[in-house]
Amino acid sequence: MNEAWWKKATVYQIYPKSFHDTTGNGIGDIQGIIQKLDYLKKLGIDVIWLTPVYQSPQKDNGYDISDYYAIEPTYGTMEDFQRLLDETHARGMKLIMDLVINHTSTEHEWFKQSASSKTNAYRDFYIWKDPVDDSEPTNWESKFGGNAWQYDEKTGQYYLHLFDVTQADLNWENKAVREKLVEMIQFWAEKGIDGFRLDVINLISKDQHFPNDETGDGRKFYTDGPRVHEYLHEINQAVFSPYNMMTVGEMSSTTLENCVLYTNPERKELDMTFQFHHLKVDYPNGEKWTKAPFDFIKLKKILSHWQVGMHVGGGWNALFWCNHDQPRVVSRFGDEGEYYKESAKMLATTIHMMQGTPYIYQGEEIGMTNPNFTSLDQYRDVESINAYENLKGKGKSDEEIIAILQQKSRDNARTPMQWSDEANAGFTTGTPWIAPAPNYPDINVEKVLQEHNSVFEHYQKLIELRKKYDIITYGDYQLLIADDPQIFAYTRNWHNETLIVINNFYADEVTLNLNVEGSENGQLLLANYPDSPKKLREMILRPYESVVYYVK
Ligand code: TEU
Repeated sequence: MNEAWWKKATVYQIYPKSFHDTTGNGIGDIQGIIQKLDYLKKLGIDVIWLTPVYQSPQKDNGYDISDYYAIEPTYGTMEDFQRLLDETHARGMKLIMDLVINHTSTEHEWFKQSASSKTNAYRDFYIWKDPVDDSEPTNWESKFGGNAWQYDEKTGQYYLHLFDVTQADLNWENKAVREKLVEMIQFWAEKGIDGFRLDVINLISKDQHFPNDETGDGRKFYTDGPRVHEYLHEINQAVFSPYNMMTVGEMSSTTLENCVLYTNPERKELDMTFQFHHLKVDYPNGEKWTKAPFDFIKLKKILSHWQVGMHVGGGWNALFWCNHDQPRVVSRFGDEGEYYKESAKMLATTIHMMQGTPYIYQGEEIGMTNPNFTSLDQYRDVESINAYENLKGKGKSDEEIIAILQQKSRDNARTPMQWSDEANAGFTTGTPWIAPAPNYPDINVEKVLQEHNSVFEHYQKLIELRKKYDIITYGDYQLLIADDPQIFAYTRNWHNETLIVINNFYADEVTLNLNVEGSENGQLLLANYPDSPKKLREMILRPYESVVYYVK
């Protein structure tokens, strides 16, 4: 397999807690994933991304690790994990793990030692600062709301936590920290895993002057720090390259320039990056916790800007709409009602015909939607609970807060995978840790696998097309009719080939009058309606109609 095999691969993200429970305790487990590997093979995916299964107090569902070398018992044992890895490989698929090394749980032994005294050998494994004017050292904000510093009475200092107060940031300036982390990464590489998704990896390097953020949103302030590229290259040379690992970095509030630097292969840092700017077009003035429609023109322009910029810069995008932190894309940018299938397929085509490696989040392939919970006690996520407190403090009513959580919470993506119309969607025989979406009797794997022209089949075709057509992998990108308020249309060009991708993003019919050179010779490659025109011509695009024409 050539060194850039992942340029034609499709990745499937599994959030184990919500994927499949085999013990009846209401929490997904590794054994449950093993039982569903044939389903994933049928979809045609190449790589599984497994979100954290390390030992953790589960305050942030595993992104708060207390032991990097142990499997969280509720998910299973290390033997279960090894069997998952072996069974995945036996089916010709690969498995990448989540690497959470910006922070650990405050229950990690390193933090317990560090917090025990100012002279402990592990003190500098974390970021401790004296109060400034009897207050927090800086005005930096935690991603989960509130100040990012927690005062520790015992030693009279604050420690930094860019996320929850139980997630303490590691001090990457300390070479001993980097050495310990490389050791741990090598441990997992030796087990034979195929790569890593690196959690908020562009936060690991902090400006050692720790200045206040005078620019406004503190959370953007501490990203892409001064030594981040140096650190990534260091790990790349120590582990990623020697073990030929596929790596994808999650880049919070990053820039195109940095993502070109992170992923240009000559720099030997990472293979690809997730950026989130396209998933903030329903954040008016950057504010997530408000109910708002999405800005379609902005969505098109951001995705196009990154397509062109990464192509020109020699970088590589991770393409995605959904993950465990984002609302379901059908609910966010598509239609939950009459046209949910057409919109789910249209959205899939929009992103899968672009340059990059596509990521499918569990349930996206069957068109799962947000659960639209109606009661606050249905929400589980620490970010949702913190948001409730913050919004309450701003005077919002419970009804207003529920409406916001229904649209924006991360819980939207964390409801049980919908396997069948049995109780709890076939996810568990017990009481699920979070309620399933009420529509699981209508949207579930068992039902979808029996459907003709299903969302699942559409994803299968997209995965196959990526392997068959080099233009999807290597072609350039050009946005068409950029200001059209309803149609997302773009072309890909490569040698003497052209791909014309046209998507009606709304339920209203719209006349398409598009002239693309040579399009009269184009052939219909993929559509989400059974009777779309075989040749590109002036046409009425039906609700959420999506067509792809191939010209050679
Ligand atoms: O997410 C990084 C992150 O910033 C997200 O929390 C995202 O910005 C936010 O949810 C949008 O509102 C990663 C993991 O994906 C997330 O699950 C963890 O909570 C977080 O890091 C801390 O490890």
